Amino acid sequence: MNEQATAWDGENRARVLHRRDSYLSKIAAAVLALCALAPPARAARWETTRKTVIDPINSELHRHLPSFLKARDLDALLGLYATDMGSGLAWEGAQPVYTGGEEQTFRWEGARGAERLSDRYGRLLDMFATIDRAELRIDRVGWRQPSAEGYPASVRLIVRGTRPDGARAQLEQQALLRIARQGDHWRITREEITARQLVVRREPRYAVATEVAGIANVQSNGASPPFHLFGGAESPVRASSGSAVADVDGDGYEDIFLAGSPDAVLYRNNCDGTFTDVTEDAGLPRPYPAAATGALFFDYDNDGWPDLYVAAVAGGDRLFHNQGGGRFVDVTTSARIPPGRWASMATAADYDRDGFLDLYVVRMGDHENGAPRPNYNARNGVPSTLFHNNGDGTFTDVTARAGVGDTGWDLAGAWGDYDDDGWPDLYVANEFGGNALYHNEGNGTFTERSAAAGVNDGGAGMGVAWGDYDGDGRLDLFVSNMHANSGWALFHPDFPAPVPPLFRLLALFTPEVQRRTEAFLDRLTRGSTLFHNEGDGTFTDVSDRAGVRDAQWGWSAEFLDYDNDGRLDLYSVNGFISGPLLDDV
Ligand SMILES: [Ca+2]
Ligand SMILES: [Ca+2]
Ligand SMILES: [Ca+2]
Ligand SMILES: [Ca+2]
Repeated sequence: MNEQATAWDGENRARVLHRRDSYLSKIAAAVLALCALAPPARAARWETTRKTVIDPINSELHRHLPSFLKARDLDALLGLYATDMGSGLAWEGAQPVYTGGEEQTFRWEGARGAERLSDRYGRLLDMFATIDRAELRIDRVGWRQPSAEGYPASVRLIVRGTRPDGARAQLEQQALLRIARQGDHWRITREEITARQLVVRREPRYAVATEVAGIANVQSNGASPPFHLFGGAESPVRASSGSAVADVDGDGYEDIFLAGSPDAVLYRNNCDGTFTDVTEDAGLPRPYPAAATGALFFDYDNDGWPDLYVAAVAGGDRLFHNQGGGRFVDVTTSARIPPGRWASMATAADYDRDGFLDLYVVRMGDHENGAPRPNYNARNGVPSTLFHNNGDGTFTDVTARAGVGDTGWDLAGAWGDYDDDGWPDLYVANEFGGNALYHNEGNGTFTERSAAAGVNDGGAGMGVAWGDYDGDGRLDLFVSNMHANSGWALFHPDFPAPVPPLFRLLALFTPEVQRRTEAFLDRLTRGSTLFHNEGDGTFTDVSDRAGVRDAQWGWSAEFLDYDNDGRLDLYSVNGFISGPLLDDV
């Protein structure tokens, strides 16, 4: 198996080199010597800017403004400003935009004018009897365009809590700021409110039921900081993750498999709102012998019982056959599933329509022995794998023939027939750069069409979801990407600035190259993307219009109609530390 993996690696390394050769090699040699000198100068400038502008602004505002709001400390809030007055939207003019459901949404429009900041914050605080959470999202800092008033920045303030009448409320306010250094502090010299929205509902639709239900496996951020999902001083892999839901014993109630935190557990649904850990009784291993990252129930042998596939970064993928009633047997070897490595997740579809579900295992890069290169569009990952279900309990690796061995550092993939030709297509998200859209040709092969379809994306992708959000009958696509505070999170000292060396050099001489360089950086940190399916094989990025760009540091995402109004909503898991402060998540 290792030999096969090594062969794959070699093949793809050759392919990557060939690709890069095709457009860089001619000039690369000529500028190599200069490049060796140029990057440190640019890197120093990035790092200097980060240390002297970006991090201090984040520390001062991202950290302090929300905590002052939660403490309802008006004096401290006003102390963050070097002015008494603000501009933009006034408090009058709130219009109801969505009042039909359990929630009411109001949007401020029209009335604008000068306003005392003490009045602005007074009104805001009056809205909330209690504040559960406050957050200042700094979208972008225009660090190249400082003026006498300071650096321009676009921000989003989110305040969540309870109104005096007991209703739950969330206020979201967008603003353009100017931020300037005054002595040892950074102060807001100008604030213009550009958008404001309030969502109100009487009762929460959901209540946290984990403990009551008897679920003991709970993910925590105990391994961070520093971030130790993979690697780390004591353990090669610190955190396993992944979940899958199916009625494994046929009693009509959904059971839950959680792949980690701390160990893999199968929870049987007791049909009374509680669950029981039945891992060992169900024939599943404990402790789980691999570092699992993704779990999938699918009935590969069509016997009516959902079987379980568990992907792993290390220790091997495993397939467990459900013999009926929720009794599992490890059939990895007899099913001819190789152990594999660096798997992110598995996703199933009958891509060849022979009546048996096939399996695509999404794989990332080798975090222990390598890094994504180039890190703005990495192609040196471990190839993802397509396993054809032979219908006799065995699988065959058909990746090469099908042409779906994507070598991005892939964290997510999802099947969806986006062109309605009856053949399931496949989208794969690369954490470091361009994604892949594999169109199913209906003959066992696929063609990669991400560029032609307009869905190459280029963000730091970690989640993929297909869903017809506007009800036009065509599958739309959501890719959850990182949205980094101030767009600078990737410039960690341990993480080289994601700029092509050639661009770094040329950017010294031409503004166009500089602009394109920054477009790379912007795309990597700009946030999630919602692609509308135009019905002609192409998609349009509607993220900003739809208001879903900043799903924060997005991990997995899924469409669901959470309020049963017939319209698909979007749930995105998020959170990460993007600066030196521990509360910067
Ligand atoms: Ca089965
Ligand atoms: Ca099949
Ligand atoms: Ca299709
Ligand atoms: Ca809905």
